[in-house]
Amino acid sequence: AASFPIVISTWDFGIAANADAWKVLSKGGKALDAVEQGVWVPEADENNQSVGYGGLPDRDGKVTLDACIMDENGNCGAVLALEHIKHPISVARKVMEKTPHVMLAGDGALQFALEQGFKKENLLTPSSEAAWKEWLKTAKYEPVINIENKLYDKAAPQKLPGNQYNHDTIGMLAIDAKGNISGACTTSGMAYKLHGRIGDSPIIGAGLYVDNEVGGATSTGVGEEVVRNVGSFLVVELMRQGYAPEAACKEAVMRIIKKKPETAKNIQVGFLAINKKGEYGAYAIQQGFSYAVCNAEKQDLLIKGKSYY
Ligand code: SD4
Repeated sequence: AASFPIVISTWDFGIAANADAWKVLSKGGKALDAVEQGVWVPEADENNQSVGYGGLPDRDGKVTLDACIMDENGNCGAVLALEHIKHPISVARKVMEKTPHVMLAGDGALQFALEQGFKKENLLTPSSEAAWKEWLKTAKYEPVINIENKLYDKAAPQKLPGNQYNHDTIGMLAIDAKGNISGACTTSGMAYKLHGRIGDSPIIGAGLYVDNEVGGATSTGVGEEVVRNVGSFLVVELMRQGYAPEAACKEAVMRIIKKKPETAKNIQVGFLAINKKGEYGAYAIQQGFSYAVCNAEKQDLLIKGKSYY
């Protein structure tokens, strides 16, 4: 049954992230604080090689992070290709709250973060550095579908093979007790990407969108295809027209498949959405996309999203 407060997020590692978001929501806290604190969990987890600290680097061995955040009033902030800061989501929030801007990129984003008191850190862990050096031997650029979960499965850890690169993200959406919606999205992007490459995740409307009258959406997967279709904005607009969350996500996936059917066969993109009532749903191109749901009823629900293939 639809209810709120509620928090939902992408992939299996969403369960742990939701648990921290729930600490805020269950006490009557704001959705904005919940999503920020929720995504801190994978950002700080060095075993998660797709978000924040421990993220796989770009082709040149640099860990560059993308993140954005959006609140119930349509305020938003983003950082693009930010280096050396463990919690890019919090820098994105500062961009939203402390500047007249929406996005800061690269060196400027780092400079701003340091001015705001964030600590400069090395984010490249020995294990991610080793994976990158292995990748350099062949330097092959080939996405691996659902690598997010494979990388993160602590019970059966699989080392990233040297000839593959991953893509991954946490996208989180929450509704607080007052019925206000906020969202956050944070990622280290595609592993071994070209230095300076930006995906969908920090782009408002692509990797994340929230409209407090309608709902919110977020995405994961090959960001280029999401940007092309302004995916999360599309999902929210479809919900505005009356689509249920899953149907809206499916329609956005179909848009990607229709535009590039050959590309779509070999890539993963998943959308996750929630509407104003607290109804949620997801849809992906490929099987294997999972998402985590947490509300008063159950705090660690993991759902397998439906898919086209
Ligand atoms: C990107 N969308 O940088 C992100 C990566 C991702 O699952 O979500 N991968 O394109």
